[in-house]
Amino acid sequence: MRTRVGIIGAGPAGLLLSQLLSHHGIDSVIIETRSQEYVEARIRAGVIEHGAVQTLTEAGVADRLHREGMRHDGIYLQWPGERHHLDFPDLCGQSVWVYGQTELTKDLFRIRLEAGQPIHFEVSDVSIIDPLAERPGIAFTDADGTPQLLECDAVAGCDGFHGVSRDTIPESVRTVWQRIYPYSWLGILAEVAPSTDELIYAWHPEGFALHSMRSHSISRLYVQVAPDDVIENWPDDRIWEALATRMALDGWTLDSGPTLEKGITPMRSFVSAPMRYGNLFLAGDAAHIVPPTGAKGLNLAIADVTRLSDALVRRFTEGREDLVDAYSDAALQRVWRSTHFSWWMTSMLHADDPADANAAFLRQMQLSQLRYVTSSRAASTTLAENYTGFSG
Ligand code: RFL
Ligand code: PHB
Repeated sequence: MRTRVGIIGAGPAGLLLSQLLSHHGIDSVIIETRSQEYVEARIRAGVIEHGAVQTLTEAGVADRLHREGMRHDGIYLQWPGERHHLDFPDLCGQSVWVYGQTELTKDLFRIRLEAGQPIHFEVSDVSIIDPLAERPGIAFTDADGTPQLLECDAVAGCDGFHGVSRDTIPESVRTVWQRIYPYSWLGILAEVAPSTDELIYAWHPEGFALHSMRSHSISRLYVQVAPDDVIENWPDDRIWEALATRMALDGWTLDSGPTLEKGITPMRSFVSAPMRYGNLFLAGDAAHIVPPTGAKGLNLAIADVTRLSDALVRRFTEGREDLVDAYSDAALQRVWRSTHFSWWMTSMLHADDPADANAAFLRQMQLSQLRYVTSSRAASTTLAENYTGFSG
């Protein structure tokens, strides 16, 4: 098998990259270890930045997003007794869209499969051959057990945090930065109309809570839990009770409903550089992870592949190497901005372990910062421009 760009991973990064390349007449093949049903059922991100929506629109994959997605012009920040709205268009002239990653993935699959372009699902034994060569390759075993070799001009490692691409880059040329947070998020998808028009990020001494949504009839909610907590400790009643306590406000009620899905996600910040090694290019979670508090994971994946497709298109059509050479440094600049923002939001909103000697002091720092962010125009603009997508 031969193609221009061999793409490892059919998450949003890999799927969108293939669509952006095909828009410019450049063919690619995607390989994915999971089944299409599995990938489509994964519940993850929900907030898409202004610029990312523009990219999706230009790529011709945003029709349903524009029909069914919800434009949000701000968020609420709250702590006990107070809820404040930040108006993004007023502060920085931009908005975000609430549209599930699950739905975006379905849209991208449909477009690619309708165009008759291949995705090999349920592959195994994936390895990258000669990433430094002019013609690298990807070896894998197809779903029916047939060994395959895909020759290409470039390999895109879009295989997420647990993929094989990042580890193909020798340790001697890689640097990794990591922070593991001492808490996790328990997330539920619930069949109930959202009790709010825009997302509520709530600070509470018992732990952070977030009210998000997927549609006018489906809510997505999160509570901070201990890092080693297990879902068995959290029957539905306990989750709704924690949500109601942490988001309580006079005159406001949280409506509950049947839980469709629930799970616990650990939180980490992780960056691996460089994002290029010869003709292997990393994009999305394969190179970096952010905690979900800033809603940046999906958006960074979209920003990476937007930059990467542009660089590869220029290389293939104009023979230009400069954008390919600049890819890693330029992408990492945005990665670090989002890493800082996600860390900052996370530190401002999560309750520290009360046994921590610094917990009482840190709580006052958080409350002071929340008051500042909601009362100073400069501070709220900083949050707004980062949340809606600061491209530097
Ligand atoms: P993905 O989505 O992980 O896709 C990688 C794909 O690669 C496949 N794969 C392989 N394929 C071939 N060969 C191999 N050896 C392979 N190894 C793995 C995987 O099966 C998968 O299909 O990465 P991508 O495309 O970079 O997209 C990144 C986003 O998915 C991610 O940043 C966000 O979803 C992160 N994230 C969230 N981000 C937000 O902005 N807001 C959120 O609310 C939010 N919630 C979440 C999240 C991530 C979660 N994870 C990873 C557990 C909630 C969860 C639960
Ligand atoms: C979500 O809707 O899943 C979501 C929204 C905002 C976040 C994280 C997750 O910061």
